[in-house]
Amino acid sequence: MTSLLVIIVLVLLAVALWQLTKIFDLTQVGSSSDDSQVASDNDNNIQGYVMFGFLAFIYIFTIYGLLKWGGLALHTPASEHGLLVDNLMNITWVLIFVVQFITQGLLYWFSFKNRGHKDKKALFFADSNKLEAIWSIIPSVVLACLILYGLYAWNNIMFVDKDEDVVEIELYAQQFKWTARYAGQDNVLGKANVRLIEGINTLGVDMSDPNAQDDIVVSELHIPKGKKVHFKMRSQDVLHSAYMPHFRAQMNCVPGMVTEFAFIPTYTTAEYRELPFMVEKVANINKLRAEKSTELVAKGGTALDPYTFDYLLLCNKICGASHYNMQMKVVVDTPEDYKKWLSEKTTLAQDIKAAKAAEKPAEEVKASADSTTSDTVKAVIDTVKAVVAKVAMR
Ligand SMILES: [Cu+2]
Repeated sequence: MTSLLVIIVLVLLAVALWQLTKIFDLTQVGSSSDDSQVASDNDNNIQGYVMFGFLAFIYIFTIYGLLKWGGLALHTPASEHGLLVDNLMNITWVLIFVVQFITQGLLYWFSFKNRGHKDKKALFFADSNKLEAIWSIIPSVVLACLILYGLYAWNNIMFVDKDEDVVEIELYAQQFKWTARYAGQDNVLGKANVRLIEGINTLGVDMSDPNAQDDIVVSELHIPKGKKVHFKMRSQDVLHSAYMPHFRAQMNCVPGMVTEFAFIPTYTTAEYRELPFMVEKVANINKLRAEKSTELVAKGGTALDPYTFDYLLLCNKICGASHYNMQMKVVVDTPEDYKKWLSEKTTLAQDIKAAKAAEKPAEEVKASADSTTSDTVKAVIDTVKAVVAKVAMR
């Protein structure tokens, strides 16, 4: 309702402004000596200088943006291939900046230099092969090099050798949470299908599959440093996207199919927290939080908890109302800690068994209650039968 009112007010304001302009035009009739529709030299000069002003705005805003927000970009990558991705990104940025700096300057300089003048006449020529060749060949060569480098990076990142020693993990996306499944001792994930979702088997793992017997389902992702982790992504409902920015990894999770991504983590969570840039970043965040807390406490609220860095798995596709909160903590452990953590987890098969066992006593109580009832009924019938027989005998 409020939006509708705002729209109506905006439309009415636009109509009022249009009417005012018309009235202003009418008041000017006959008063101005120069009512020509053709631009004068003065007009052309003004346009020329305004264009220079716009060029200055572009340059200043670019430099300001870089200085002010440049530090907010992701820093050191936490995966092996991350360096390759960052390199590709940096080369692309440098190219864009250099090309934009030169071409924008030339564009506005020529517009100013060749601004309209009553004594100047535009030169007409149909085409120039030399110019066409220059502006076709240079961008083609530069783009071809970028694309080739991109393809090289893509192949390096996406190729997982079948014989490679990897940790197999499934990432399961649903509105609005992530669940992870580890392949267990055999390092093979059991089959799964959404039709098999039942009780605590929320991922629809096929429990008749031998490979599924040792699968482990968890809600916090732990991965070992220095070992290739092979993720297989599934989605239960809509399109999601598994995004792990610190590892420079992102892959869509598509309902009805399995997508994959693999990387080698290079810093444990503890090591990444100790990197100088991260120490500085966390200190800055906590300074802001402390200021906010004082404000909150003064208003009678509760203070904010201090922030500690953690790797995150986020959803990078707008998948619904709580999309913003669809995330899972990722912990990179040393291989020993990872092994220890995983060994303490129970398998899904054990969890299902335990859940069934917990259900059993309840069923037994119900069954015994049923049998007691039937015993009582039997006794009553027997008594009635006996009474009837006695009466008949008389
Ligand atoms: Cu999502």
